[in-house]
Amino acid sequence: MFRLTAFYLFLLLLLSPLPVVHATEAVVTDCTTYGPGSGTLEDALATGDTITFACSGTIIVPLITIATSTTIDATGQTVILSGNDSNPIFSLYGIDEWTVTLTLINLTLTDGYTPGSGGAIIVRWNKLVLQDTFIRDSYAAEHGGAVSVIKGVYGGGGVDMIGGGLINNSAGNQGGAIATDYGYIRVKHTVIDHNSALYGGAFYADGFIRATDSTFSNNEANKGGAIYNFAFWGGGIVEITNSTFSNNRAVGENSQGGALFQNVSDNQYYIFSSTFYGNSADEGGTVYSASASTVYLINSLIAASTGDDCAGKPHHYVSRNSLATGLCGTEAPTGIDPVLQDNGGPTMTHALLEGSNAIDANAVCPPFFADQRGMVRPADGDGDGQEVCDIGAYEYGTASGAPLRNHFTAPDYDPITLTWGAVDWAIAYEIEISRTPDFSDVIKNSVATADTLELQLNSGPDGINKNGPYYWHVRAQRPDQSWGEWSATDSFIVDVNSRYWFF
Ligand SMILES: [Ca+2]
Ligand SMILES: [Ca+2]
Repeated sequence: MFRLTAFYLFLLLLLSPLPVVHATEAVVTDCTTYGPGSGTLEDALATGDTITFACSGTIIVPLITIATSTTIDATGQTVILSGNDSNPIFSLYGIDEWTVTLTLINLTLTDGYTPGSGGAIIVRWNKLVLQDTFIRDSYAAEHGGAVSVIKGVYGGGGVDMIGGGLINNSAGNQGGAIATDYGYIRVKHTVIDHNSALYGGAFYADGFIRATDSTFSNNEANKGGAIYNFAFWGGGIVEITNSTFSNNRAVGENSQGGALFQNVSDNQYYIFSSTFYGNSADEGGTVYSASASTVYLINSLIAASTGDDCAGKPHHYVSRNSLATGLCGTEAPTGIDPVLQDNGGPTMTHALLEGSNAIDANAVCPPFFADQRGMVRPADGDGDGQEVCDIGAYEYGTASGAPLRNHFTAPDYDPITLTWGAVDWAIAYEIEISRTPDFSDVIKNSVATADTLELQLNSGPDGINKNGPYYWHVRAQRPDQSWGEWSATDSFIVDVNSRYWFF
């Protein structure tokens, strides 16, 4: 974990405080054409830096160059931007490129195309934030079927996704969904499904990846059906928490790493509380490590691989509290539902079945005390009265009456908005924010009538004004004024000086 912290400090040193910019809003009222003309997207982009929509529709667009920070928010409408299989949709490019952020909210991008890299979006030294946004059916002949990130390290550039998904994108060479040439990829509550490439069916990373509460399914490549970790200069850290990898495949001659492939020394995989099911390859049906760097498998399970669970360099797998075989364990998991399906929460999961050896098998709970779905951990799954965490991304036997779902929908700078799953009977919500995960140091207690709460950095007595982690949870009030159960706990990290929030 120290290395992750150091990595962030390194990034933060590169970031200058964001300038205070007053948004200029523009509303799109014509969803039939890109432009020109009053009320078109072209007109709105020329006059505003925050674009909203008063219409729904599919707009065929040319390649749109974003040179200043812009938010495009289709909340309340259904808006699809299409490259019509002839061009990418956005290119981020500015004079001071590291200050440019494109934020897309509740949009779908489809049918991007490029003979080069970045089928739907080309990111240079800048930041892309995708919030409840889907990119699908896009193609790059080289790298990054959906998104290509080029030389992001100089400005901390990269991609943040919260919600939404990357579906059915492909690339001729690296990264069916996203390829980075330095830079970061962070996804949370995201679906990454049916993407393909030669190397890294979903992600090809020369940089940092964090995947939390996300599902990678049906992705395909020759090496690294889901993720290919390649950082030539080191620092290629892939952190996977509370996530599911299902039916990813390495195919073709000498196929390796059905889900994960590791190349080059000094890179690491840290895998926490995750579930791998039905991944396949000639060698390393789930993981293949081709280098003298380390794969840490913690509180995780690997089931139903075709080809050994883990293969490659033998001395660089570290497995703790995990159920797997091959180079990464000695005991296989039992009682895993073979069907990837909606078991609650924003992404699909493989449920544990009654009697599974993963139930109540781990004395150490993962961070944030929730499973991939947002259900509270630990639950007493074997009925012995002891609440113990399960191995993998799914907690068996969680309490009836689904708890609220924590779901950040925010770009990672001040202010942010916390949101959660609405409860039908709720007349209000209470939100607690604490400096400690046990809520012994609650610094802010708020009541909201909608399912969102805006937070900003401030200096008041209940202010969020210190560096470091914060923890939050929420509960709903019933019509009779009584309160429901607290939700699972989630967290965020604040850097006050740079006004950044990390999730
Ligand atoms: Ca349990
Ligand atoms: Ca128990």
